[in-house]
Amino acid sequence: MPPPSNNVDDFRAILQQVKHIVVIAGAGLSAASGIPTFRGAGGMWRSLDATSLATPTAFAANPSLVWQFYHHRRVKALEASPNAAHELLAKMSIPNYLKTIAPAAKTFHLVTQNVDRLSTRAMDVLSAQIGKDVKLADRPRPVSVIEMHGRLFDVKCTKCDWCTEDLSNPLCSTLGATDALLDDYHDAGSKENDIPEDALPRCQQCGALARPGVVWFDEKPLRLDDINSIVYKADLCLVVGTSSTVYPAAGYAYRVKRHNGTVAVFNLEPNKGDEHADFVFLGRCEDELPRVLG
Ligand code: BV8
Ligand code: ZN
Repeated sequence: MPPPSNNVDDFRAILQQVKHIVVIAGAGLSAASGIPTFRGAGGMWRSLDATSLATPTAFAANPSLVWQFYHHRRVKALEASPNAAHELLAKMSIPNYLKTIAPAAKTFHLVTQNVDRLSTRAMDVLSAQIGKDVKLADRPRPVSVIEMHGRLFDVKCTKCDWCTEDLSNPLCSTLGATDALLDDYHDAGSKENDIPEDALPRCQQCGALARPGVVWFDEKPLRLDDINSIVYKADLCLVVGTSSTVYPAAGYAYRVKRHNGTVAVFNLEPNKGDEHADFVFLGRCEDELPRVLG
């Protein structure tokens, strides 16, 4: 197996023939927007590791602590704006734009592990700029974005089927009151942070405790059937800003490879598994994607 290439001309030659492109994106896609990644320096939140808070067990044990974690991330995501990588990927959902990069391309899908809503916001901005009065092939296709780990701004009930998108900040006064503690980096879960359960976000349908509308570890990611058929058809997979450590997302590139598709990694640093890729472009994706995809 030859080592991965970083030759842009060779990659662009591949782009001339591919028909179905899928992008698998992770936290590195939003790093330039100021959203901390999970496994970089920003990956630790106060004295706890983010991934130990993204679980149903953590929420059951300490909903106050987990809600503060998500409140903190909501605040960060509201302060953030889409970056050049989000914008380029949004443009690639425009069929006629996609053809300028990959003339034979029939489909483009962005499967993101991120819950920060920045990819959908990039789509919304683009749709507003382009307007509705152009032909379909010149319009972005928001349906091409799949947020497989849910959405940070969705709030859903722990008991009934209520779920809504709520961009308000704070979601409730008790969470807003914890902002002051963030600067002191109080050890999460210490007494003064403790919010009584009935003062946490509640379901507006049945009054039960509400939870963030994200997919936690050991919960089923969203739209797996759609993703599986997209990945099955893909002949080009771009792996953008992910450590490829969380499944099933981490296994998609390998599946494209297994049915003779091309895999191109865009990451700030080398990653375990890169050796299976055909191309590895090291650098910030907000620079490398525009440079390589041109
Ligand atoms: C499921 C939402 C089954 C919440 C998240 C043992 C072996 C294998 C698998 C498992 C196992 N034990 C358990 C599992 C399954 C488990 C899993 O994979 N665990 C791992 C830890 C081993 N997976 C699950 O539980 C999934 N569910 O399998 O369900 C099932 C099926 C049917 C029915 C019921 C159940 C659900 C996982 C979803 C968890 N939720 N997020 C929230 O966000 O709070 S995960 C969360 O962490 C993210 O969504 C993402 O998936 C992951 C973080 O990874 P990355 O995005 O890659 O971020 P990271 O910081 O790691 O890396 C950033 C990268 O960017 C770095 O490489 C860095 O170099 C790079 N970078 C930085 N800056 C830039 C850059 N690159 C380019 N440019 C830059 N500027
Ligand atoms: Zn309810």
